[in-house]
Amino acid sequence: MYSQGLIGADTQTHETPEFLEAFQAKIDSEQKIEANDPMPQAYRNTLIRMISQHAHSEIVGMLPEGNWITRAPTLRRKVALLAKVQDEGGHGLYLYSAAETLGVSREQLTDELLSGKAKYSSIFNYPTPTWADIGAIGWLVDGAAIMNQVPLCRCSYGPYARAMIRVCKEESFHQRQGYELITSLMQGNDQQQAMAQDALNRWWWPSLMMFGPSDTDSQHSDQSMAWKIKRFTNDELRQKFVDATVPQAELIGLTLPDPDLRWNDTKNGEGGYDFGEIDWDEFWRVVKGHGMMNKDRLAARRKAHADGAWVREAALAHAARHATPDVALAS
Ligand code: FAQ
Repeated sequence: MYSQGLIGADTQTHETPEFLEAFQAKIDSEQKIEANDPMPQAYRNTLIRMISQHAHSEIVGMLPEGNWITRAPTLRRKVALLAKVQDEGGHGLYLYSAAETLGVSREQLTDELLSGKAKYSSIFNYPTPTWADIGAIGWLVDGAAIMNQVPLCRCSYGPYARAMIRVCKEESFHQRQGYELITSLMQGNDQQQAMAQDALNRWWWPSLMMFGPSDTDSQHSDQSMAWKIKRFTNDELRQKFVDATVPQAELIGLTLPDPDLRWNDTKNGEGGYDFGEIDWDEFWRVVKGHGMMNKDRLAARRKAHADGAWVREAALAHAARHATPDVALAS
C-alpha cells in the first residue's frame, strides 16, 4: 500500500457499506471522481499503481527510440523523432502529476522505478537494432497505446482522464509518423523492405503482449471495470488492435508473423481475426525483469537520475532562497 502524502490526507474514509454503495452509485452515474473527493483506499491504490506504471512506461519508453536520434537518416526524420521522444517525456510528467494528486510523492515513485520494484510496460525491454524499428514502434507500439488509452480518456478519475486526452492526440501523431516511415521503407529497395518485415516480425508479438494477460489471468480487470477505470478488458482491446492493424500491414505488403491469423466472419458476432497463442512465458519473463533489455533500461534511468542530481539540488536551493524573504532582500 502507498503511504499518503499531504494531498488526500484529509480524504481518509471510513469505508462503511453505505459509503462504498454511494461511491459506486457515483461511478455508475458517470460522475468523475476528483482529487479531494472521498474514495475507497483500494480505488486510490489501484489508480496510483496504474498511473505510476504508465508514467514509468513513458519515461523508460524514451530509451529504445532515443537510441536512434543521432542516427536518423534525414533531417526531417530526425526532427519528427526528436519531437516524438520529447512528447513521451512530457506524457510521463503529466502522469506523475496525476499520480501526485492521489497523495503519493514523485520521489517515492522515482525510487520505486530505480530500485526495480515498480513495473513498466514489457514492450520497452526489447532492443532497437535497425532504423525500421523506429517505424515499427510508432506504428505498432503507439498504435497499441492509443487503443488502450482512448478509453482511458473516459476513466472515472478526472485527473487521469484529462491527462489522457492530450496524450492521445500526441500518440496519434506518433502512430502516423511510424506507419509513414514503414510505408516508405516498403516503397524502397529489397533490403529496405526486408528490414521493415524483420522489424514487424520482432515487434508484432510483444505489441500484443502490451495489453496485459488474457482476461482469465488478469487480476485487476474485473474491479477496474466495475470502477470504470478500465472500459474494456485486456482481450477486448487486443482484439480491436489486431483487427485494425492487420489491414494496415496488408496494404503496404507486409506479412504478419502468425500462421494462425485468419479472418473469422462470426467472431464476437461481428467478425474479427483469429490469431495464434501469445507466448505468455516470454511475457512474464520480461515483466519479472528477465527480458533482453531490462537491465540496460534500468541502468540508463539510474545514470540519468544520478547525472541530474546537481539540477535538483540547484532547483531546491533556488526555491529555498526565494522562499525566505530576508535572504532574497539581502541579496
Ligand atoms: N507490461 O491484472 P492486470 C506507451 C502487469 S505507454 C508490464 O491485467 P491491469 C506509450 C500489471 O501491472 C504503455 N506489466 O493489470 C509509448 C499487473 O501487475 P501488478 C503503458 C504488465 O492494471 C509509446 C499484472 O501484470 N500503458 O506505450 C503488462 O488491470 C512509445 C496483472 O495484469 C499503460 O500503462 C505489461 N504489458 O491491466 C511511450 C496504460 N500488462 O500491478 C514511448 C495504462 C500487465 O499487479 C514510446 N495501464 N502487467 O504488479 C493499463 O491500461 C493497465 O494497467 C494494463 C494492465 C492494461 C497495462
